[in-house]
Amino acid sequence: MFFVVCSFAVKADDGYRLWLKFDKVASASRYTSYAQSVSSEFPTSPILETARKELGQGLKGLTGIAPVAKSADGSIQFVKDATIPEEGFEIQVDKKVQVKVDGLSVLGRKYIRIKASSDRGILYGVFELLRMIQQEKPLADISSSPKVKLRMLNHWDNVMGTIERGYAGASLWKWYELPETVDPRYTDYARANASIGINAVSVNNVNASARFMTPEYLAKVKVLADVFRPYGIKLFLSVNFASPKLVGKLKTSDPLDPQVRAFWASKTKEIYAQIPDFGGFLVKANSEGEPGPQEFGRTHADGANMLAEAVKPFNGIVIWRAFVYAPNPNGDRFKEAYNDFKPLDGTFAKNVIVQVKNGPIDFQPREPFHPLFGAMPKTPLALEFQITQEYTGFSTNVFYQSILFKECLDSDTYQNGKGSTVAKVIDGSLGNDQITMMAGVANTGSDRNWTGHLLSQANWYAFGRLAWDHTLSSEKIADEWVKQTLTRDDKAAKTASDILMKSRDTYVKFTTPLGLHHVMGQGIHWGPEPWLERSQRPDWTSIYYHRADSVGLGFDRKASGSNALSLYHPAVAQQWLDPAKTDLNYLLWFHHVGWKEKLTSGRTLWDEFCYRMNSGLQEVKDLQKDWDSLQGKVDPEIFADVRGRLAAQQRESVLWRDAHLLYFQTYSKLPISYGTPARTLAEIKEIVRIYQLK
Ligand code: GCW
Repeated sequence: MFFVVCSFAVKADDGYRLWLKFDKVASASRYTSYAQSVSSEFPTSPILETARKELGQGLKGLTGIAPVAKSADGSIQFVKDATIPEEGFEIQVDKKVQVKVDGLSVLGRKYIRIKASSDRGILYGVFELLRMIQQEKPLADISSSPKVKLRMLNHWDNVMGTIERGYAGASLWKWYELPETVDPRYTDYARANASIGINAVSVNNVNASARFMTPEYLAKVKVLADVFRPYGIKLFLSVNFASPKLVGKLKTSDPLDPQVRAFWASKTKEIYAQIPDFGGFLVKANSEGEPGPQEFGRTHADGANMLAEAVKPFNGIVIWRAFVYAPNPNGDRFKEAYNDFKPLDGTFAKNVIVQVKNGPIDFQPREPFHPLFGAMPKTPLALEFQITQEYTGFSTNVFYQSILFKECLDSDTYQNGKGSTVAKVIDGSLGNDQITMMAGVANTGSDRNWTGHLLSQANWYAFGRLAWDHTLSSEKIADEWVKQTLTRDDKAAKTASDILMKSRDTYVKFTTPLGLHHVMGQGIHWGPEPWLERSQRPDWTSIYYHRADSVGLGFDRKASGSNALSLYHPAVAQQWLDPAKTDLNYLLWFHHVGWKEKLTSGRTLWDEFCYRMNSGLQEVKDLQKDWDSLQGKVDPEIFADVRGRLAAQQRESVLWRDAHLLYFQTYSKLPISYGTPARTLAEIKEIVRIYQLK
């Protein structure tokens, strides 16, 4: 009699496993000889145990064989090599060695050595090895070490469980259930980060609640730190600068006040007693209503240095954000942070790093690099990207951010002459900085697939990979991610990668072509609202940025205008000074251009504007077709989900195009040369208004 072993219907893929799908590969036999056993020269440690566990589980899934532990001579060996940089690793595959067998010298059998100077290096080496197998790559020698020391996610997660600018559900952290209940998802989160080299996490919003400075909340935070530690991740906290007043019962939070300093010193001690490897503080001060040292007539350096003194005995650091801009109706927000921070160069304590957003305004779909990069040679600068898609389409638009990240990293600041890219400013190679870091505002949430849009997982992945090694190409990262997450079918994988590679440009075309910026809906930042004239602050309107009038469009940032261009090195400014020579992608960032002026494309500004808006919309349709061609090649649940989101993107692209064409036409007074709006301007305004209702 036969027993038919009925496997349960294969569960469709809900995306939870991210890029860590260790399903058996077709070419498993290629790897089985390596998967037999593991030995280690390292003493046991929590991180080493994680490495062993991950390797074991990974190989079991990918090859069907679970390696056994051996005291020496495993087919995979963790080998100590003090010459390898901290956190780096080398993988050596299949080196034939002479070994003695029964007194005879014979050629040794196959093995893989993962070499590192620390257990962390082994952990990263393990994930690299699994990545190769998962993509069914021939195993090859590789040596790799991170270019920046802190590769960090910043969560904008609030105490109430919401996420500022989060589009993938609620916060992962269940503050009310902690510390007693520990969601296993915290571990899954940590391992996803470790697999791409992320080694630091700030868990709470930079618009920080002072609750985190209380014993009750620190006990909760401690639990997360304990979960993260075996994955090589350090925990940081965002702090509210007014905590001495809010929870310390002091009358002031003045950083030069002795009682305030004593508060921070003792609070810091309390934190380290709970979390001995606590990373330090992340601070948003005097920005968008957050408290800060300027309230007391002190500088950002006074504030940062006071906290730096508190964490110094514990080797902690202070990450001070440069996202600061006072409302100034006659000024240019582009220049605000520069004007505040440039004069402070060289005055920060050694354990302070200043965190600067990639661009001078605010995470727009395309921005020139922030002029502070290249302008503060005596201060370590961290680069902050926004992985969550506040301005890049929420969770309904595909926007592969690696392209944006690379554009910034590869920009030349000329700090020490030609070749002084932003990447080199932040990896310390120009200034030998002690602290180096790249931060990304997380796009994770409680959605099953973590990021809302499945394709947005690629942004989390790309951030980690680029923070590890900014020289990797966007194509390579896309290909890696697709092969691990969607399909290993070469043709289908190419189609999926191409969707990612095209997506950024497409989004820019239908939302902010030619260097238009900050024209999105008020408050929640959904959709177009170029007509926004009034807000709490002038620099929160759209007209402040696009400056449309009967003559033309765009913000004059030359000497005749705000002169923001003068903040850059002359060699940088040079490329954007002359409108006739400015890359069209940046044109309206720096120039007010006449509607009928001829551009290098051969079209007038108005026609080029219509043309780009309209082609963006066509391109979304092409992305839809490309995705449709993947039916049957990718998991059906994932297929359907992304298909739906692309349809939403198509709907939104029509709204953007029509809003811009009709609104700006009221200034240009010219016929729409490409595209036919589907609605009237009044209808569109109503849709956008309704999205802003509570
Ligand atoms: O992009 C803006 C966001 C704010 C955010 C701020 C910041 C956390 O609209 O929501 O606040 O930047 O970076 O501090």
